Amino acid sequence: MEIDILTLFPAMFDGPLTESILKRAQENGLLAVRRHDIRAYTTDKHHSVDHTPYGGGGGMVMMVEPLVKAIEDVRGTDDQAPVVLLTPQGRVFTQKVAQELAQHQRFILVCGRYEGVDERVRQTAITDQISIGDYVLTGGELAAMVIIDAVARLIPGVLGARWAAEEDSHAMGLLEYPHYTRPPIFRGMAVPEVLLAGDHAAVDTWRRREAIRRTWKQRPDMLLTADLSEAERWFLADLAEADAMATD
Ligand code: 4GX
Repeated sequence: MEIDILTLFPAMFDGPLTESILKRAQENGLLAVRRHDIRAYTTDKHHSVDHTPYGGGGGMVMMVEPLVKAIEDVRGTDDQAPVVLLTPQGRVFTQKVAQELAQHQRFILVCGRYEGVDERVRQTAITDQISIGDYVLTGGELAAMVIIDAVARLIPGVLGARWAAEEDSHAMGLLEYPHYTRPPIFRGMAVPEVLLAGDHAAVDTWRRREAIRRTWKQRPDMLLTADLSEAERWFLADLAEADAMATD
């Protein structure tokens, strides 16, 4: 997979791309991330990338010319690669959107700063707009890093072979079950017996139920679309009933 980033602050990506899994994915040739400095596409002597908005009001707006030139130069003749603008106005980033982006051999991330970009950038050169959530960042860079991280781990081979990304909680539509490792007792808190007994079928059932219990407590909205067996639906009904009894 190839990811091109357009940004005024290419150095912001140093940390996340040079550690751990993203570092190894690049070393192994599974991922290539290229950073492009938008300022390199300016033509005036001050290398301006922003200007005051027409119509007045506060703040600055990113100018259309350097940005469109940068996008067109980086994209080249590749008309398949999505060009994604990170913006609070985009569709909200979810695991499903990550899976969709992971299907592309290449995509381009455009990081805006200031109050935003001249509207004609969208009209000319953007194919998709994504928001990582309903809050306001100082720029698109951290949002781009979130997207790169979530998409890269879906590339086959990026996580170890034993770590199929499809088994992830959000891919299953449930939150993760509780995890335990050594020691067996910490400050009087024991690891659940079923995890120590070696009955793998019993472990699977317990984990599914704990995942359902957690999802029901923390994110009941997710249960509307979760894929549950008949027995698991009954378990869920029992949870709801026990809760109703406790609160009555
Ligand atoms: N999820 N921001 C972008 C400047 C901007 C505004 C409009 C382009 C168009 C954000 C988010 C986010 C703040 C990044 C405004 N650029 N990006 N920036 N939430 O808050 O993605």
